[in-house]
Amino acid sequence: MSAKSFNVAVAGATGAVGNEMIKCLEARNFPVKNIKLLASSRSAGKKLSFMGDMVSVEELREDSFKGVDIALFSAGGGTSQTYAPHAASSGCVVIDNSSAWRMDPDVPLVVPEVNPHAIAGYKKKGIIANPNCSTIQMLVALNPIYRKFGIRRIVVSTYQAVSGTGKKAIDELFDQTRAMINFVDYSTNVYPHRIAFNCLPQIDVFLENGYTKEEMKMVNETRKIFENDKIGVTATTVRVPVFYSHSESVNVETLTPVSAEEVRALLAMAPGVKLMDDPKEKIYPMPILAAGQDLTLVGRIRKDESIENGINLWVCADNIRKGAATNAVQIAEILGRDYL
Ligand code: NAP
Ligand code: 3JN
Repeated sequence: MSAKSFNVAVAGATGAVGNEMIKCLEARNFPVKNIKLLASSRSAGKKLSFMGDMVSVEELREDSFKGVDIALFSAGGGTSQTYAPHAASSGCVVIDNSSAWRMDPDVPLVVPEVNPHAIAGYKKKGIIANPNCSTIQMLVALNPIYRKFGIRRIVVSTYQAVSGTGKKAIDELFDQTRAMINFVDYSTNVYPHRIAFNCLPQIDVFLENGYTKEEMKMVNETRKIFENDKIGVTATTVRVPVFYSHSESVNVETLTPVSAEEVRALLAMAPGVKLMDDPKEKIYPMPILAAGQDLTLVGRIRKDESIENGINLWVCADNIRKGAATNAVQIAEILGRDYL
């Protein structure tokens, strides 16, 4: 990064993702001239630490973005829908973590390891969208395979951590687990059923076609990021009683023949990937290894013996870091370095 520095705002600063964004700006030494921390009126006046200083949280308002260069949003889709245009018209570039703008043709949807060139499209609306966490980790792992062999079809099943639902869901898994092991009553507030010692095959709401919104996000975002409407994608997204890090079982049908060895060699060199694939030594990705770091872990690479050009992979990544905060800050780094 050059000697340039930027006025940065974090909208949703008190939330699970916003909190990680603040830590990520610090850890990556993002050149922040001044930081503005924004949340709802409930949090106004609360103080959060940034680079050793205590910074007061301000209420997010239409005029919050005067003088701001880059605004990182993670305050929900409705908030982004309302406030991102105000931020953009104040002259700042919004990097939005919600689904509000992801499928807008005038808004780039970016995974820095996959399509950094798309960032240039921010000029149309002043907004860049961060993909859904499940899409991000899948595409970091699949991009090298896609570029070398082409992809006809992806079949993915996810095992998603509760932190993807935010702070209240983290508390719900903790409280229910504690209640169950103490044989006392528990309550269910965030999810439609108990999450402790259970799996819920529903993430977000159900749509007319029988899929959930989370599943269709994976389908549509994959096609937009790969700039290829022909890729078949089918997803089943499942919430599991894990605090941090999503896991995915990914089956890929390539256009040209591919071996497990070729995929291993490609992924060993791929940006943002850590290959963990030594089954004899019981080495493979797991949420406990992915949580708290920024790489996408890939293992269990093997040929799908039921079709001609098929490969299976197991992929884990920290959903709050690479799946949200880190991806957004990586976009901000490229934006600051190449465009502002
Ligand atoms: P969270 O822990 O519930 O935090 C929500 C944040 O939004 C809080 O800072 C909250 O402020 C703020 N907020 C809510 N309503 C607001 C309003 N009307 N005006 C201003 N601020 C408001 O949720 P989270 O897990 O951090 O997720 C936040 C959002 O990030 C999600 O809704 C989603 O759009 C996005 N997200 C994206 C991914 C991804 O896959 N890339 C993953 C997770 C989340 P208060 O504390 O004042 O209430
Ligand atoms: O559930 C997860 O693991 C990821 C959740 C992401 C999320 C949660 C609430 C609203 C999103 C998202 O990023 O797609 C949204 C949203 O639609 O903005």
